Amino acid sequence: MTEQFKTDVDLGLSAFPKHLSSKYFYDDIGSEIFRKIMEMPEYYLTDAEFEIMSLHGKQILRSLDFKSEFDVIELGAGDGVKTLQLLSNFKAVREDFTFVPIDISQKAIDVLEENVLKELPGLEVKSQQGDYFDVLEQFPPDTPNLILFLGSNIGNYQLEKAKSLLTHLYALMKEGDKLLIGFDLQKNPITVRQAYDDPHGITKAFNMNLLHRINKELDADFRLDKFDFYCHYNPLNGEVKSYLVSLTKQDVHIGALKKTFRFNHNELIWTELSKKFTIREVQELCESTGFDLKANFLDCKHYFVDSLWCK
Ligand code: AVJ
Repeated sequence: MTEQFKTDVDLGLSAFPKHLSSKYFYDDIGSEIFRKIMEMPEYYLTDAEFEIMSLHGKQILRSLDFKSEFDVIELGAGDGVKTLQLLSNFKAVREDFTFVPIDISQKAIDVLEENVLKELPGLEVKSQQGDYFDVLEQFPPDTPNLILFLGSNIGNYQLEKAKSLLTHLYALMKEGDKLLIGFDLQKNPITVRQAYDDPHGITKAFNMNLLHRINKELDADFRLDKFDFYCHYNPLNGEVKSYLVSLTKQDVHIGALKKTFRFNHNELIWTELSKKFTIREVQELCESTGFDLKANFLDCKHYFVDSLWCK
């Protein structure tokens, strides 16, 4: 992990424009800040998906059409609050499933396990810490699987990368396995902007934590007061892009790389893409990666869709 982080930071800060991957947001501190983001009223994604899990949970279970025992495997589970809403709907109808949450942050898993004990005692849980694809390679070959990829996490990937990730996932799945995948939908641009350019500065702290993490893990000397956060929503293509902005011309030394990186005044580091989709784009992504689209589940405002795909 550290080796990959080191190489990616080196490549990203040597490029033009500079960039750092949002996948590195989620250390223990970043996962904690993300929980605060999910609690902000402006971050409508969580409420919309929670509503889908509450109102359509039983219909989702019926659509799975699993006749025997099955596993529910969640990629990037986080604190699992929305998932537990779905699983409590499942549990009201049947008991023969195991929850397998996978997350990169051990602390996120600890919080999730605590939430399970509180909300759904008796639920069988087999948590796994690590990168999802590493864990996915070792699935039990016999049990049918429902894979959850919620929260519009897929929106962090550029189209080609999203396609290759889903094609890879398809290859790992067995005939009859299902994927429930969340997409944030295009909506009034003002609503989208407010979810990312939030007035509380929590999203800013989320981005800044990346510099803090590089300081800590790679022995760097980023001065956090010399950077600011900027983000922008382009409603024509549905892309929110987030950046860190250098407030002055400055040099940053990264000890682990034995290198110094120069920043111009107002130079950007691109940190995140959060793509907003149309329903048509969801369908196209499904078909182009080999899946069959079984059903779309939306919240009443049509802000978000959880789409059920079959192999
Ligand atoms: C967890 C990737 C879905 O893109 O909306 C929240 C992360 N970034 N605020 C998103 C995030 C800024 C989030 N995802």
